[in-house]
Amino acid sequence: MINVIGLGYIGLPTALMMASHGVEVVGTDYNKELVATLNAGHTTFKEDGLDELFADAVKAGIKFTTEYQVTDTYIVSVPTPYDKFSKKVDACYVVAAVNTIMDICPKGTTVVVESTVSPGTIDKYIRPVIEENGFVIGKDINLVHAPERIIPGNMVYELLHNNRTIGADDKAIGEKIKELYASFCQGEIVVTDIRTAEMTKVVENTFRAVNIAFANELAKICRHDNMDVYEIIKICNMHPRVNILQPGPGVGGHCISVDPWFLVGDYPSLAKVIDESMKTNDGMPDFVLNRIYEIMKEKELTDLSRVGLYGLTYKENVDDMRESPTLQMLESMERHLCGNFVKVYDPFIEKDEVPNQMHDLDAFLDAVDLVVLLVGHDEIKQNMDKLNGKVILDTRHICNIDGTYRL
Ligand code: SAJ
Repeated sequence: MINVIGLGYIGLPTALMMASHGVEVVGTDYNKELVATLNAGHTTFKEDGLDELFADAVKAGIKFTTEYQVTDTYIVSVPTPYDKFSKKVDACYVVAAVNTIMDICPKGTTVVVESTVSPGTIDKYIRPVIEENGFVIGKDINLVHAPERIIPGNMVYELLHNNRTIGADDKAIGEKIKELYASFCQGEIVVTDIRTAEMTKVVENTFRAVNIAFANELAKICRHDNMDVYEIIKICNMHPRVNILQPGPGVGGHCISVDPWFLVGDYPSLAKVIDESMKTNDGMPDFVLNRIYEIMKEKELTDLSRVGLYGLTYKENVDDMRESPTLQMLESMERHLCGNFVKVYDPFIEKDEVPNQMHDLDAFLDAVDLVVLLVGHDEIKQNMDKLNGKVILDTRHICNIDGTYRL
C-alpha cells in the first residue's frame, strides 16, 4: 500500500492517478476539513478531468484520512514555501512529515519526496531526521526524490504523459519506484541520483522564469519606444532557435515565482541572471499600476472606483490565487492607500477574497470605465464584445478591440 502524505494540488491528483491504475492508495492530510470534503465525495479544486479521475479512484478503493498509515512506501507531497528574507527553501513541512513517518514505519520503508526542494535539501534536512530516529539510510530506510512536473490547467493529461525524473541513492530502489510511477505514467522515466533530481526540478522552473523575465523586459523596452512587443516576439519566434515566452502582469503560482529564489538564496554571488530575472518579474505588477495611472491621465479618468481588475487567479482557467499578480497589485495599491477603491472580478473565485469583489461579469462591467485584463480566462475571451465602449488595458494580449492599451 502507498501512503500519499499531503493531498494538495500535486498529492491529490498523484494519489488518484495511482489508485485508478490499480495501486492500493491511502491519502493522508492533516487538514480535517479537506479530508472530510474528499470523503464526502467532492474534489477540493477545479482541474480538467479531476472529477472523473476522482470517481475512478474512489471506485478503485482509495481512502482519505488524517492519520499516517503503517506501510512500506510513502510519497510526501507537502508544500515547500520559501523564506521571504533569506530566499531559502523552508523544508519544515517535509521534515515534519518524514519525522511522523519515522515514528511508525517498519524497517525497509521507502520514502519518496515529491515536494520541490532546493538542491541539497534532502542531505541537509531530511537525512538527519531519519538518522536521528535511529535508522541507517540505505539499510533501514530508502530515500527517493521524484519531483513532479505537471502544469496547473492541464494536470491530469500531463500526469499521464510527461517524462519524469526519479532520484535515488540506490539504483535498484530507483528502478522499483520507477515501476510504481510507470503504473500510470506513459512518459519516459529517468533514474538518477537525488541531488541531480533536486537540481533539475528547480532548473526547469528557473528556465521558464528567466524566459518570462526576458519577455517582460522586452515589453518595457518596447513600451519606452512605442514598439509592438507581441509582433516582435512573434517574428523572433519564427527563427528556428528562438522561443521567447509572453510578457504579462507578473508571475504568480507556487512554482515559477518561488523555486528560482532557492538558487538565489543558496548561491547569492553566483545566481545573478536569476536574481535580476526574479526582480524583473516581481516588478511587473507595479509596472501595470503605472500603466493604469498613465491611461487614466490620458483619458481624464479620475475615479479609481470605476477601474476594474479582471482576474484574481495567477493564470488563466485555474482557481488558484497563490502569489497572483492581481493580489500583488492590490497589495501595492494598499501601500499607496488606494487599494480599497478598484473593483475586482474573477469567475473562478466564488468567495469574497478582496475588497469590492464582484461576482457577475455584466454587473462588474457596468460598474467600471477602465477594464484591466489581468488573466485570460476563457470566459472573457468568449465575451470580448462586452468590452466595447470601455477603456481597456490588456496585459495578456487577448483583446483586439481598436484602441486597446497594452503593457
Ligand atoms: N506566465 C507569463 N508568460 C508566459 C507564461 C507564463 O507571464 O509566457 C506567467 C503565468 O501567467 C503565471 C506564471 O507565469 O502567472 C506561471 O505560470 P506557468 O503556466 O508558466 O507555470 P506554473 O507555475 O503553473 O507551472 C510550472 C510548470 N513549469 C514549467 O513549465 C517549467 C509546471 O510544469 C511545473 O510542474 C509547475 O510549475 C510546478 O509545480 O513546479
